[in-house]
Amino acid sequence: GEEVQRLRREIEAAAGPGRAFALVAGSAAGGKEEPVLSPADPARRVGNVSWTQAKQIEEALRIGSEQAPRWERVPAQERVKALEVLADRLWRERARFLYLLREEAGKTLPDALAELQEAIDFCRFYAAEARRLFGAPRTLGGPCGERNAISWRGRGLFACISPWNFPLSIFLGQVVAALAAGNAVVAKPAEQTPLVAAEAVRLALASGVPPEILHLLPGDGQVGEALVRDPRVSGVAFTGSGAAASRIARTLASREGALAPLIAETGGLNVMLVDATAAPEQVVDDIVVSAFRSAGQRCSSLRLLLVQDEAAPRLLDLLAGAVEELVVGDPRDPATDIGPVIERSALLELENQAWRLERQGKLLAKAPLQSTAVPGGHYFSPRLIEIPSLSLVDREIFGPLLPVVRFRVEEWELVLDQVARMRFGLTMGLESRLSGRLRLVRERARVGNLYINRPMIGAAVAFQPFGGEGLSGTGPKSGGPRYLEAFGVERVSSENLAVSGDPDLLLLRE
Ligand code: UN1
Repeated sequence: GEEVQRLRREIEAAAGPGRAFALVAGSAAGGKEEPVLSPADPARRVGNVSWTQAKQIEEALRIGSEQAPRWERVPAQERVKALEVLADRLWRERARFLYLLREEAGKTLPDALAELQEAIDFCRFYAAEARRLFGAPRTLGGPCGERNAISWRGRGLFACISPWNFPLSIFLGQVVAALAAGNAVVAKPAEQTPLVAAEAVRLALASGVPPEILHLLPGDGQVGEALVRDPRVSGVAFTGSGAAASRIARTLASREGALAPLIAETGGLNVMLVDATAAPEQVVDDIVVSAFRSAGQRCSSLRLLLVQDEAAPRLLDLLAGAVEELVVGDPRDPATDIGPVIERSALLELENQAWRLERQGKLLAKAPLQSTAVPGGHYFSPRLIEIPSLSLVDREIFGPLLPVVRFRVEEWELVLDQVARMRFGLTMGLESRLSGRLRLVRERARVGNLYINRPMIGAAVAFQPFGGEGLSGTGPKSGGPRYLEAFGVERVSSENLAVSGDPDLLLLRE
């Protein structure tokens, strides 16, 4: 309570006159400056952005690719120190990040705090992982007189392209992973959220990341396309839509020269299945968090609720009540549960989908907008809509809109097969106390992250590596033990010791 009060005061101070951070993303040499407006209220200008021009893209690619080998040669133990300093400073300078997450991305304080914490966790985790994996060569076996060793090295210049829904933690997660692995980075933040990214880069440079190694290039898809197309880019990390991921894969495939890997995290059509043995009150809590937290704007969010007939009447009744009590309004208001969605087009798409589903089904509950939800802000009333068939939901609807379908107890396998056929594979939730059912779902679920009797969002760095399969992405999971490998290459050195002698002496001679 008291600590939250203090945080809110800090944020207001950060927002006040004479604030110590420049709210401009992009360099002055860029194109014309455009205002960045708050999704909560377009009358609030958060700052300005100047889009990256072709000349600056070329310069970043040239400097980044030229300087990458130098960064690569800095021992991992040294390299990651800057990232650990960054982790500390993110917390010390939390007020401005929490302010920007609120104003630029429309986040409530709990959501902004969780994101800031995740960004810090990514810095610490990837720094530790880099010490482990990139720290020293590992000697392998082999015949006597031979020395085999494997070492992990950076790939060169990495392009990191990140989304607006986690403009700090996913942006930094990619960048920090690439840097820790010994790459230079060209980073393109989402066009909706360049300011928080600019502030993160400023802090990274102040923490000791060399400026020739990390380049921020605010802009739209064309900037991303220019980066991906360039053969000097030797790897791409992308989080965003499946359509954009496919475009990137095509561009990479059509390049001249060396192939470059793509690490992609895309969307999900995430279901939660509930049977009659689950405790309704707990299930309602888990559903509300999973579907409506962050205004449903997580790729992990619950998109389709599947309830066994026997559980439906009581559960849907309680759930409808909970949805109607959600407080939708300005994220500055401490009472707000759900802030705006990111932009007008997202709002229109949600209204459109809600209208379509309501026509085919039945509206069970809708949360009213509070008076703080000013006209012109992108506020969507969260909704619970019952529909007759799960085939009516065939794509990700990104926001606080939850369709629900009932099914019969004998349909468990059928339903699981139908879900698998959608080919998304990000998250799935299961609420049940039957061990047989748990076994069945564990066996049939084709998702990267399965959550049992708990909310299905909020994967914790290190403990719950996050990422999907199928239409939901490719590459190792972020926050997990394999992630950094994707940003590096393995080199093996095999040496005849009869000639080159004692390896320590050899080092001395060099
Ligand atoms: C995303 O929304 O793009 O587990 C992924 C979670 C978050 C999801 C981030 N780590 O809810």
